[in-house]
This record gives sequence, structure tokens and C-alpha cells, in this order.
Amino acid sequence: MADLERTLVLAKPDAMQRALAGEIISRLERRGLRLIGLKLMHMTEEIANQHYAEHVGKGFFAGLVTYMTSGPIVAAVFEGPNAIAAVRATVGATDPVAAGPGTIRGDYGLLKGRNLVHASDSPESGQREAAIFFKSDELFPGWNRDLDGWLITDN
Ligand code: IDP
Ligand code: MG
Repeated sequence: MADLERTLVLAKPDAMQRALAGEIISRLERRGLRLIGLKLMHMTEEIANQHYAEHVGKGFFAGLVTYMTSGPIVAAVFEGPNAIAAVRATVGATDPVAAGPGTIRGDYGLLKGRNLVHASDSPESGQREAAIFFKSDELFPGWNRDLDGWLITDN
């Protein structure tokens, strides 16, 4: 089995309002990533500060927190070989207008402030962010999927 990375994915409040959470999860699931954690929740201001620590103090931060705490989100953790790069590629660039066609943001978004989905940007962020949203007993890494030989096992 190839080395696995872990990534946190959030269907943001605009994705929930637009009934796109299932579409987001589904695209990543169909790509072959293994879903190992899933919940519906509200992002609190405290979680926003922790999750977006690198952006505290930036001009868009207050708006980002208002947006992210405005309604429920779906939080998911996926694992797979090169999961970080694979998910970021499927999600598309931060600015939906720069995101390629076929990506989630490129297909459904127009503004950076309404870009529908979060995805971790490095293996370290994936580990750190997954731990903010999920207790260890809420994650099921390595559960046996019959198709793994065809999806996440290299030659
Ligand atoms: P990412 O989500 O693609 O990793 P980051 O630069 O980490 O992008 O920014 C985190 C989130 O903050 C973005 O997804 C977006 O929702 C929001 N954001 C970033 N830059 C701007 C901006 O210039 N205006 C409004 N919102 C922004
Ligand atoms: Mg980021």
C-alpha cells in the first residue's frame, strides 16, 4: 500500500446553503480517497481562530470568521496516497475565477469569500486540522475497503 496522507475537508456554509455538501464529498470519494471521518457541526469563533491561525490579523480575517460561523458545515477527513495534492487539485485555486474548469471552486464559485470548500495545504496541516475537528475515536484510518487494491495500492 502506498504512503497515506490525511486531509481535512470542510463544506463551508455557502456549500451547505446551496446543497452542495454531498457533491463535494462525492467527488473526493469517487476519486478514490478513503473517507475516515465525517460530521455536521457549527464552527465556533474559537475553532475558527485555531483552524485559521495563519490568517489572524489579515484584512479578510473578520469576514472569514463571520462567513465560516454563519451556519452549519460538514467536516470530513480523507486519507490516501498524495491526498493533499489530489484534494487541492480537485478543489481548485482559492479564487474561484482562477480555479480551472472541472474543479469544485471553478465549477461552482465566483468569489474568494464564497469559495465553498476548505482543504488542508500540507501533510502537517492535514494532521493538525483533522485533530481540531475530530477526536481520535471519531476517525477510522485504514478501514478495510474491498476496492483498495484498485484505488490506493500501487504496482
Ligand atoms: P485556501 O482555502 O485555498 O487554502 P487560504 O489562503 O488559506 O486559501 O485562505 C483561507 C480562506 O480565507 C479562503 O479559502 C477564503 O475563504 C478566505 N480568503 C482568503 N483570501 C481572501 C480574500 O482576499 N478575500 C476574502 N476571503 C479570502
Ligand atoms: Mg489555506
